[in-house]
Amino acid sequence: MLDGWVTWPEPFARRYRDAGHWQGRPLDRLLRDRAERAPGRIALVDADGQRWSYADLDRRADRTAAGLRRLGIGPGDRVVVQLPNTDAFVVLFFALLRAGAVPVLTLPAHRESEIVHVAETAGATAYAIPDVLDGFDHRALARAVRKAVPSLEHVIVAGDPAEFTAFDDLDSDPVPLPVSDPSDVAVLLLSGGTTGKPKLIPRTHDDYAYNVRASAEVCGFDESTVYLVVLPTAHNFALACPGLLGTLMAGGTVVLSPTPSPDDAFALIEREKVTATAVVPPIALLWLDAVEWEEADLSSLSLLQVGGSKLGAEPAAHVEPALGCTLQQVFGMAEGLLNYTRLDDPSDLVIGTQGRPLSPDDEIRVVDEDGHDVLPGETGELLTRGPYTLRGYYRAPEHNARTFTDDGYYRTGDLVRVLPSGHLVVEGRAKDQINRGGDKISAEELENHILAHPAVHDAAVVGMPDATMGERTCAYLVPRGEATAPAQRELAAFLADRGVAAYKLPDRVEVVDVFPRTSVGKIDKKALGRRIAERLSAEG
Ligand code: J2J
Repeated sequence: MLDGWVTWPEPFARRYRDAGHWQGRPLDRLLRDRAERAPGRIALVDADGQRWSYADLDRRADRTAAGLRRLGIGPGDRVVVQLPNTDAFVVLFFALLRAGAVPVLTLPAHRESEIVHVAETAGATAYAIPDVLDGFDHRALARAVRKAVPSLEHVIVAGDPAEFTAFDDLDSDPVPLPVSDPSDVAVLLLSGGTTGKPKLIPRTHDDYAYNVRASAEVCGFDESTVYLVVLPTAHNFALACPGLLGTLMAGGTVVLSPTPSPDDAFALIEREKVTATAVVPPIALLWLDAVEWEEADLSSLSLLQVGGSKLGAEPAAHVEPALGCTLQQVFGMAEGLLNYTRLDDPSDLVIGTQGRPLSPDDEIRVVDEDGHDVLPGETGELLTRGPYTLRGYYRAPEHNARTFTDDGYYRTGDLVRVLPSGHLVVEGRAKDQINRGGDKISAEELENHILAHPAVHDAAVVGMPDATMGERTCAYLVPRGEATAPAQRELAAFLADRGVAAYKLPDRVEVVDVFPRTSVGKIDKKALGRRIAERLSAEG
């Protein structure tokens, strides 16, 4: 059993097993089951049109697992995976599970700062990358990461490997593979983060398989489902809600889009007769515009899931008429809890809420600042525990002591109110995080990076309203002494140089002499948020 993570107390584990949520089967079985039942069906199609049957994918996963074992990668080893939406991701994901290793999923956009931290925290022994993606050479990044993280023995490259191991060379004759304990950790997901450093989320075989299965049921996925992966495959939403894994579990076909642009995505929807996909609100807005001028035939699309940040009621109301498909709002988190509007919900709930919990055993509480339950219908912070919600982050005891109640509820940091129907409306946020169109930015993490700038004495990062992204990032700076604080472009270049992912770079810089303070002397971020919002509206 992997160490450093928090298991569910036995009475809860028993309850989740007795209810049939946890079925005691390793996660990779979802692929094997289908390969045995319908080997010839198409499981996966990449952007170039290469088609994988279930049998092909299953066999290649076994053969790649054999190659991983040959390298010495095996039970309990953590492997950082940073691959784009390509078949290499899918093969490697299953191969790692079958080798007994734990994939640690990162986004293609992550850079040295994030990857080094994740690899270190996970104690990873291997790191899987593309060769070059969008002009960025991941092998150069891997060299830097290896220098910083001595535990990393292997770099696996999809494409030209340079001095590293080629992903294709892992393809080896099958060997006997270990059998995973279904109650053990299957994957480590990356949290959006509210602290100085990103946290890792342990998800077990049992809990993640349930997450996938229950999601596939709620979304009506079956063998006729053709699901387009638009968001990064490593994102919980696109991977497991029901996403790529839910489609394979249901015996459908997964299609991989290299980008969310209407050019790529619409062409694939038309070519592959895609029936379902998942996007964040800015992409939904882009698509709603693009249907006005793009000629692609989107008539096969029957379900558009939108989540990651709040979708406004106005665009929500446009989805069905403009795209001719059902809208589903999804309020989810890599930590676990998923809320879905149901396919047969009345339109006021689909348009005006962020859905209701997936599982009958999801427990939710809405509390005030003192931790007391609010009155029904009032807004407060959402706490949750349940059969697929973590009980603690990986190797983070101090953070866990703050982020979980004594009786195991996860403090989501989201402000919600609950309607009589059980549907949740997201009203805001209590956590120090910016949600930039679904991309999460920890204010503290970014502030720490900014404070390394020699001309910056103090920094406070807040969200500012934005019509497309919901929010963008504004960095308030107090210059050091007589120094001139860096302008936005200089600061962004400085941060990029430190290896911070591009989506975290501040969109705007404001320079002040002093920060407003709360009565207890903390920086008053609410006041700063109001100040930038007023300034933006004055600028028009
Ligand atoms: C408002 N805020 C939302 C929504 C997430 C499905 C969908 C999304 C995620 C995800 C996910 C929101 N309206 N509809 O993992 O499986 C904000 C909340 C939440 C945080 C989680 C999935 N949907 N959010 O976004 O781990 O603040 O997961 O706590 O990236 O996103 O972020 P993340």
